[in-house]
Amino acid sequence: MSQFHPTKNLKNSAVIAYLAALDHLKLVAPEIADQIVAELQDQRRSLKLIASENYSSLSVQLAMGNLLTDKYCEGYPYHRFYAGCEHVDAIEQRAADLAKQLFSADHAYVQPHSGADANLVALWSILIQRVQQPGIEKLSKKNLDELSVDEYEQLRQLLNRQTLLGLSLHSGGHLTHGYRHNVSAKMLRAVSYDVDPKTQLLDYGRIAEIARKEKPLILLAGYSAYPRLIDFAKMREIADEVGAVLMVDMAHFSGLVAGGVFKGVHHPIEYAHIVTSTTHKTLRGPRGGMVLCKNEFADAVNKGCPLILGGPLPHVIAAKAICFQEALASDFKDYAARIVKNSQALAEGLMKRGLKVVTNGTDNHLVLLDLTELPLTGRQAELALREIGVTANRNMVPFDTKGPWYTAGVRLGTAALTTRGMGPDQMDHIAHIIHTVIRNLKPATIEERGKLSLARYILDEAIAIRARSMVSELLEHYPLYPELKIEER
Ligand code: DSN
Repeated sequence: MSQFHPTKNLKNSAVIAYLAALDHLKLVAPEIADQIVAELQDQRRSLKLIASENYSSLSVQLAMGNLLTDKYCEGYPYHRFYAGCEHVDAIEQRAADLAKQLFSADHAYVQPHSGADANLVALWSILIQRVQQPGIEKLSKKNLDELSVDEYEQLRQLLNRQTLLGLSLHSGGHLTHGYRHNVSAKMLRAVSYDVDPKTQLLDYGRIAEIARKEKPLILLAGYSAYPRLIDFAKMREIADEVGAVLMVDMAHFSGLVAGGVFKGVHHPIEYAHIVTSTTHKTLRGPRGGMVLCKNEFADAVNKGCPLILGGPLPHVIAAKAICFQEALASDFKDYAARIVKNSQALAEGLMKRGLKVVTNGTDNHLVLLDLTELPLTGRQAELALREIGVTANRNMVPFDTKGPWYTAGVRLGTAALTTRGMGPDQMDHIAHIIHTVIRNLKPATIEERGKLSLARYILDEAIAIRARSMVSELLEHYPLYPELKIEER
């Protein structure tokens, strides 16, 4: 008997397909179906402020649930290591063409499974394409799988000496931008630049000084937790002065680029040699990555699989095509603009209630709540907020002394709640809810050690109940996937 099938709204084919799939899963694997539905209910009942998440369309999700997952297609369109790839070729080519159109890029490679994979493909492509040292040119022109063990070791050593200059983790850079525990810092000599300690902003003069001293092969711009614009023209000037390749990781803000919010010197494509992105954050597509580049790097980038990546995921590539198509539609521009208005309203709302945010505001989709002046860690704030129905993640703030596990900050992003239809008034109300929690939050004491905990906290039950009910009341007006009539349990 049908568990989820709607009695109304039968005209909506996506709803029918989606619910039929859940019905089917419920019959074959009820434990899995139940968890999918539980996740939906959880997301319906919480305010998602994770800056790297969103809610993709049913079309994007449906594009992934089919036989494309069975197909192997190592290589790239029309140049595969497997037979029978004609239809996958057409799908991947369509996705790449749409990505090129959306971002005005020379070349698009849509296979990376994640942003981290896209970054690895980009870093290797730059190495292969640009490193000009005696011996390396000859080696890098060869197919890597043709190298002997000795040649490979020679290549590895030459590549290893190259320098990557990226934004430090505490300043908002990503792990793959040269963080010491990431492979980017093991395969390259990683050097970082920080934000200015006073303004918490990028200091282009200082970046140029470091670049002159360190002579990087790669200057990497982009972030996971920096709330301001980047002037890519200035970054390119610095790169050109020292002969570096400018790589931009726009994983977080690609939706704002696609939606026309970031233009001119804030649009990376014109200035960067190579740009990487995820497809699931502000861009609102399936979980995945991509690389966009100038033609010079196209051949090297196309070798991403099998050089770096395991077999491409054609079902996800199909969903990327849907995502790009959606982002090319005119209403995506309005969506992107509303994301930024919302994060600015959220930042204002927090600041006017006395909370600190990094750089005193934001120009993009994220706000970094700074807890350094409070006796709290980001971990405590994250856990307490989750308890009352706000899902956000702890994050380091510039020059954070509490480390990446506990942190002294919380990162908040507005892409998901904007998809849900909320606007600046709701952001102000959310700021009120967050402030209510943070103001009343205390670290618990670890009795056996007589020390304050960095994770456990005390939040008065009456305050928690009040905050939780404010969250529920707000969410009632902004249902998530309302067309999926799945009853609350
Ligand atoms: N996990 C993503 C983020 O939260 O920014 C990037 O790795």
